[in-house]
Amino acid sequence: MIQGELFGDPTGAAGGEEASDSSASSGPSGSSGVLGRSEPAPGAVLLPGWLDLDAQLRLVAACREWARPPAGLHSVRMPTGGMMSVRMVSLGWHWYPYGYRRVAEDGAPVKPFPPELGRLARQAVAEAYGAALPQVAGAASYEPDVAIVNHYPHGAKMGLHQDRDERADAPVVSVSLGDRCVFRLGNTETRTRPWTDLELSSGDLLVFGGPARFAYHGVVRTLQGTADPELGLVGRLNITVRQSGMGA
Ligand SMILES: O=C(O)CCC(=O)C(=O)O
Repeated sequence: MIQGELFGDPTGAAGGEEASDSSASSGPSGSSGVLGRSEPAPGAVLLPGWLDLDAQLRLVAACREWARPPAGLHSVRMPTGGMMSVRMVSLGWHWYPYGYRRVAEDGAPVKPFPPELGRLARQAVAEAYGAALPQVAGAASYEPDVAIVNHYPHGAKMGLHQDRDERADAPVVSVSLGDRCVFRLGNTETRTRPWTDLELSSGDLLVFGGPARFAYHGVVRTLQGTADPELGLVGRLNITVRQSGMGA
């Protein structure tokens, strides 16, 4: 599988030379690019436009590298027998329903967790919570060591679930790339209402920690063809960074 075939871009041309640099050390666009901060639920912080286009391009290029076999992009069969419509690749620890291990779906060792993603996620947590950082569980000492990259082809979605396979209550950092989506942020008790539907766009940052850390959440739908064509991306990518609490 060649790089350009992953997530579309059959020409491999999108993003120009910068996109071929697979480093994820881009960092956010800075506060001037952020279009406003909201807290859709206590502990959940949305920073729209956190990543500028260059930063998004570099992350998309990095995702294409991470998606390569071995230990690359794969489909996931749930214990119920059904396949998830989202395909994913894990870094640091391999997520499977419902746990983490060091070996990927194809038997290869999971790819390492990129330190650049750790820096990006720590910056995300610091900017999301600001002066309130010390009050958010696990935020001040945030040591993320796992990332899950989800690719949503057209029509894919993710049912409401809690992220509770980690042995830590540190925040989850979520970055969106490509097509917009409707992200459902629910409550911590049930899969039913109350919930808030958020439209997430490419470059948006969502951090959920503290009282929102174990909120049910999912992706109701993606909005096909809404990505900036410059990204050369078919569908949507989501990178979630977490602290596994599993130790070294
Ligand atoms: O794609 C998203 O925005 C959500 C991903 C998610 O819920 C997960 O990876 O657990």
